[in-house]
Amino acid sequence: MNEFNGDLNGTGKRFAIVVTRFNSLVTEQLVTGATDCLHRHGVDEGDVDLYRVPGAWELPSAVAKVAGNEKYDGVIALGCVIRGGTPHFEYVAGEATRGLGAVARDASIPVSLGVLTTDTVDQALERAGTKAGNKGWDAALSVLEMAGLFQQME
Ligand code: INI
Repeated sequence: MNEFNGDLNGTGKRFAIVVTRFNSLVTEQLVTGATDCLHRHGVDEGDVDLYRVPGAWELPSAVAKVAGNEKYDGVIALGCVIRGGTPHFEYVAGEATRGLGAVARDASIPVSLGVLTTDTVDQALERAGTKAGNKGWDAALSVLEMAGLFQQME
């Protein structure tokens, strides 16, 4: 049996991060986690491009555009949707995650999902560099592994 695993070596690889301005108190911490992870795995500072979009609704179209320009080894989508008192949360969170899934399936490079969907601000902050880790870091680690795997599949 021939087995293939993606390594986590980011040396020489280029990545894009697309992040929402909405809930920026949380999302800026996700960016910090993601960039820290990339740099600690060998990705050069200048090999990471950061794109900002208004909200999670805008993530799928922006990620699709970035993934299509063949400049990157992977794209990391970062956002935060927090439940409010209306059904708006369901629409935004649902479309963002469904849309990113569709983009990921169509893209020739890996796309990772670092979008928090939580009931409260506290739950979001817990996942953005406090007691439940940093989902930006996790999303960056996944895209690194998948970029390594895609290289082997070529
Ligand atoms: N965008 C988010 O990223 N998070 C949210 O929690 C959110 N809520 O709750 O409304 C949100 N809404 C904005 C939306 O993503 C679009 O930017 C807006 O509808 C304009 O297209």
